[in-house]
Amino acid sequence: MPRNASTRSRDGSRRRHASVLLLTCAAIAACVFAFASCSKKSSSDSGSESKPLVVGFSQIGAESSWRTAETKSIRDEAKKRGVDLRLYDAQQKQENQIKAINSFIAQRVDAIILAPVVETGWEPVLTQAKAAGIPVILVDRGVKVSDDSLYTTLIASDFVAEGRMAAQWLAKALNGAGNIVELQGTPGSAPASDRKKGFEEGIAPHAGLKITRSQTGEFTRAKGKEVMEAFLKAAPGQVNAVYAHNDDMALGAIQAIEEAGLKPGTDILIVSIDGVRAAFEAMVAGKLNCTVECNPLLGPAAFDAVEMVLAGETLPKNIVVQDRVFDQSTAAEVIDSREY
Ligand code: GYE
Repeated sequence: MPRNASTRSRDGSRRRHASVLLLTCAAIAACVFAFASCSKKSSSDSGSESKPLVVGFSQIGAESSWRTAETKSIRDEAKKRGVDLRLYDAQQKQENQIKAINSFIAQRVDAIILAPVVETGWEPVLTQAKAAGIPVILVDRGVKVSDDSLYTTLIASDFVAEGRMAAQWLAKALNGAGNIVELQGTPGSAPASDRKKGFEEGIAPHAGLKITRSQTGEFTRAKGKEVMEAFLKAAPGQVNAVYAHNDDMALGAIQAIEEAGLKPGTDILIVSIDGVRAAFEAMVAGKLNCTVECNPLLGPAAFDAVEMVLAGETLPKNIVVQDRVFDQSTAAEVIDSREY
């Protein structure tokens, strides 16, 4: 074999070796890449650490300072836990909430947090979420469904108990007799029905206590004021107390009472529910008499529930938030410790 021929052939085999090596490396790299993307996909499917959890939150709106505090709590907690939160504000409309849930299902989120505006009409959309294998955590308001496996758990206050506590406080302050006007929350919502029910139960033993007028103020300050103005015009001098289903409506009523030339908190007693900062300020100023706390800081409990259900744990159907009663006797002392 001529010398240069053998050199050429050795060079040729070296080049062949090199290209085989290159191909092998490329193949290994491709496999590693494929494996990596494969394992990444499966980890995102199971919602494990490598990819953030994706959670859809269907919020009712921003009708009250309670709700603003709830939204903030859920946002802050999502951020703290590195959750990719998709928040939709439904502007008080159930149809918008249903659209949001359908969109969460299409996005294949890992879990859904729902604050339902009203109690009924959820079965079809919750059935779809269940069929897609997406757990739904209810926060702050309950729903009426025939099959409670359509949601994982409800994290909320006991609204009937809140109404009862408000009634007991007022019954004592009025000495068991007086005309009460009621400002109801959003019609068809769990807190409006249950706070009405609890209050009626609470005043029932006192024959001298009467609810003389009752109308919705939609949980807003503006509507609370408007309805209170109408109440005062309809029965001048005959209103002894106001029971408002939330603080915002009570604050609106306070304005209406002042504009009518009366002293809120003295001429007319006012009791409401939520315990937001502005209610404490109004108590310190002597204009609101009592507020029953309803804790809106549900973010930590909501995401605990999301993590637990995704880890395959069973949760109680109802996680009840504990609330307390505050009145003017302690308002100034506790106002600085209030978190919302
Ligand atoms: O009391 C009120 C609000 O659902 C518990 O909704 C919540 C209620 C809260 O807007 O202020």
